[in-house]
Amino acid sequence: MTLTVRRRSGRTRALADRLSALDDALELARGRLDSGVVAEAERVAAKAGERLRLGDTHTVVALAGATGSGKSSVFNALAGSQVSQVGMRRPTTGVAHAAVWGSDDAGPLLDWLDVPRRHAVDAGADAALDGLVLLDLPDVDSVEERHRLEADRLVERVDLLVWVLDPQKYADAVVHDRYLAPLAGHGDVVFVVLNQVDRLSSAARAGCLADLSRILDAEGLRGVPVVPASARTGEGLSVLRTELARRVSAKRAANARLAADLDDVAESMGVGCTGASEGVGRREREGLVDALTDAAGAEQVVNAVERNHRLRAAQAMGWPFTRWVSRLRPDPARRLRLRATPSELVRTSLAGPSGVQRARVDSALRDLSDQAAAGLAEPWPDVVRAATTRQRAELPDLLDRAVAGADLEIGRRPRWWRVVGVLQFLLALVVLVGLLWLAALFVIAWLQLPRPPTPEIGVVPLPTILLLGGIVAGLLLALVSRWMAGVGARRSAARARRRLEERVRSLAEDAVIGPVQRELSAHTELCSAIARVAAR
Ligand SMILES: Nc1nc2c(ncn2[C@@H]2O[C@H](COP(=O)(O)OP(=O)(O)OP(=O)(O)O)[C@@H](O)[C@H]2O)c(=O)[nH]1
Ligand SMILES: [Mg+2]
Repeated sequence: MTLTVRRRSGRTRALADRLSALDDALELARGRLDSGVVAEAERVAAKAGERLRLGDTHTVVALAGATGSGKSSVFNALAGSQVSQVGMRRPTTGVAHAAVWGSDDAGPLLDWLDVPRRHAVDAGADAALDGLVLLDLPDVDSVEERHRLEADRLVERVDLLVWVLDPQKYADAVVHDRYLAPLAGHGDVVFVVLNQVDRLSSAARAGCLADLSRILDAEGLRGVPVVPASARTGEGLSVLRTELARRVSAKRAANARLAADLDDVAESMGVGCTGASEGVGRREREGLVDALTDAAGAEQVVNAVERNHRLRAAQAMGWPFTRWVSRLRPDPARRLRLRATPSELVRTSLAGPSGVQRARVDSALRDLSDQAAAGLAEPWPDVVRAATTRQRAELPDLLDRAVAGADLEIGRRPRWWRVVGVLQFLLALVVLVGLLWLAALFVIAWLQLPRPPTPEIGVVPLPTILLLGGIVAGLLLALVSRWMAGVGARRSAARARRRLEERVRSLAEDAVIGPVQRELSAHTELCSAIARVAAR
């Protein structure tokens, strides 16, 4: 049988809220706060959960039993007035009645239990019972099904079940098989009253009690108190009252203890909650990005991009007669295995960060964690520092991927390169035509043949103009385009630097700043959960 947690009563709610705040806090504290503090908080949380299962301010006790056993009579005797009708006609009680001792509002609890008939008992008469909610249930063996359903519903939800048995039906199978036997092992929530003992001779009474104890033992309810009582003569009622008072005060004490435990836990978990962080500073963030960009070999890469640009420009637009020389020059981009189509999967052949670069990254990480944790109390600076260095070992690898995946425009050919290339080709043709023409004239002259008419411009023959003009124009064009390619190379290098920086920035965000910010928000959330644990 399960005893459901009662959520409605005023102070239960407070304790339940504090406990759920403790669960939230524990979720965040594991792996961050001192493990001893966390273990203690977990112990209290487990104990408190157990306690709250049984409710809080009020102790709900139900009088259950077969029809005519005297539940309503015992109920009235305890409440001190005729609250529940006692009848000759069976069954008498159809819906549950409640008597509430003390001034704490049991309204929400009884609403939840759905017991509309309520009677307030002045706890002044019996202060020890303050907080007791006594329920008189319909008969569990009723011929009326709705009586049984009502009784079953409440039997599930109370703190303590007082079984009121009578000398005729104390061994009734219904009560024992359906209710008592399944409670085996839960003896602490059961209590048995053998009512109407005034009807028995002392011998019969002893026999009856012995028999009842034997049955309970056999059911696994050894040790459950059995009180001989009589609602008519009042015998045994004071024992019952004392037992109820004991349960009420045990519960009150346990809850007070629990509240105090929660205070302690809130205090020890909350020692780190005195300060607040201002978040990750702009300067430290930029410092880290700079250090990482440097460690990624950005300088070398950007250099290579610039030289690659010049080299390709020379190959595309250089003077055709000397262009082959540029093909002999090594391509630095290829040497670093920078590719025209960027892919994170292909490693570059950069050497990786040097000792100095690593040291610079470490110091940027330290600056960042010091600044982000400034103002936080122990152990949070350590927690934040751990977050900054969690991926430290993978950084070189991640940086290499960042470089390999950056679009560095290796292999991009601006359209004007092609135009200049075609021009250079035409000029080279002009030079060749001039050269061949002159060569033909030379051969003719050598053979002493008559010189064919050669067009002239001014005094200079056309083939000479073609040869010399072509050479001069080609060289000039090569010079101008080389100068323009230099400008382009610097721009392309600047773009490459920006793209590298962007990628390194997002890497810094993922690998360092994000984790730090997660710790900082864990700090805020944890401290607000702890504040809720501490709220009384
Ligand atoms: N002699 C004697 N009679 C009792 C005692 N307690 C109850 N009775 C009588 O037993 C009968 C049934 O009592 P109730 O208190 O109505 O019994 P109940 O268990 O509430 O019955 P239901 O409401 O029908 O489930 C009444 O006539 C009571 O007067 C007792 O201790 N001694
Ligand atoms: Mg009754």
